[in-house]
Amino acid sequence: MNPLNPDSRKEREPYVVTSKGHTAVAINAAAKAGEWIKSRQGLVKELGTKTSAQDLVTEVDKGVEQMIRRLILTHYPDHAILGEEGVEPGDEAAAAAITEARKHEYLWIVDPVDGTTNFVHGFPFYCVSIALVIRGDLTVGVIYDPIRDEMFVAEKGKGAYMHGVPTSVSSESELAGSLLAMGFPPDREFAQPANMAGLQSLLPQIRGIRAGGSAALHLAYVAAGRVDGYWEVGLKPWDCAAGVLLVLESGGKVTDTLGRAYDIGTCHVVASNGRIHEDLVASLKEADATGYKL
Ligand code: 2AM
Ligand code: CA
Repeated sequence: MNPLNPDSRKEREPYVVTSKGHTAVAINAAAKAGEWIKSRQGLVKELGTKTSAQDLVTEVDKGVEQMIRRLILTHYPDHAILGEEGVEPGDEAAAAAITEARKHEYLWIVDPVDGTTNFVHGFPFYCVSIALVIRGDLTVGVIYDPIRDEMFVAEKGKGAYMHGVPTSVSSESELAGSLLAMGFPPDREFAQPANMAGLQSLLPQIRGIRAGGSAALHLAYVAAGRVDGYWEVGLKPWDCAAGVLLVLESGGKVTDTLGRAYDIGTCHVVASNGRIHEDLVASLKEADATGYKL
C-alpha cells in the first residue's frame, strides 16, 4: 500500500468484510438463496412450457449458485467453492472436482437447490445446502427449507440447531419401529438397481419409508429426529456434506453403506440415530445394495 495514498490499496485488492463468522455467512447466504428460489417457483412452471423445463431449472440453479458464491466471496475472497453447478455432469468430472477441492484449506460445498425435480414440479420439498470444510474437517453445515422457513445449522463441536432450538436424533432402537427415508438419484444403470435392492430388503422390516427427493433435507430430518435413518446410493458431496454434520452434531451416526466413516468423497451414504445403524448397514450388505462391489 502507498502510505501517501491509503486508498491505493482498494485498486489492487477487494474490500473484505471481516466482522461476520463463517456460520453467519452460511446462514445469510442460505436464507437469501432460499427466498429467491421460493419466489421463482411459480415462474419456473410457467416458463417451463415455453422452453424445456430442464434448461429453465438449470438457469435458476446457476443463478442461485452464483448468488451464493458472490455472498461467500464477499467475506472470504480466497476461499474455494465446490458447487453443483460449477462441475460438469457425470461421475468422472465430480471425482476430479473433489480431488481438486481437497487441496484447499477453506472449502465451501454448495448445493443451491437440493430437490430440483421437486422444485420443477412444485412439490414443496427442497432446500439450499451449504457446508464449510476447514483443513479437511466438516466445520459448518447449514440447510434451509424456504417452504417451511426451517433453518438447520450445525457447527462442529457446538451442536446443531433449528431456529435456536437444539436438534437431536430419535431414540428408536429397532428397525421394526423405524420410519426411514431413502432416495433415487437419476442414474438408472448403477444407482437405481442398488437403491431398489435396498428398498426391497428394508421395507418389509420397518414401519414405513419416505423417498422425498432431497438428500439434504432427509439428512436434516434424521438430525431432527423426524426419521430414524436414511440411506442413498449414488450421491455427490453437495447433496450431503451439510446434512452429515447436522446428523453428527445431533448425536447420530453417518457412514458409507459398508459402515466406514464418512468423507466428502463418500457417495453411498447411511445416516441414522446410531441405534439402528448396524442393522441398517447389515441389511444393505446382505441385499447387495451398498453400491460397492463386494
Ligand atoms: P438435486 O436435486 O440437487 O439434483 C434424490 O434422491 C437426490 O439425488 C437429490 O438430493 C438430488 O439432488 C440428487 N441428485 C440428483 N441428480 C444427481 C446426480 N446426477 N448425482 C447425484 N445425486 C443427484
Ligand atoms: Ca442441486
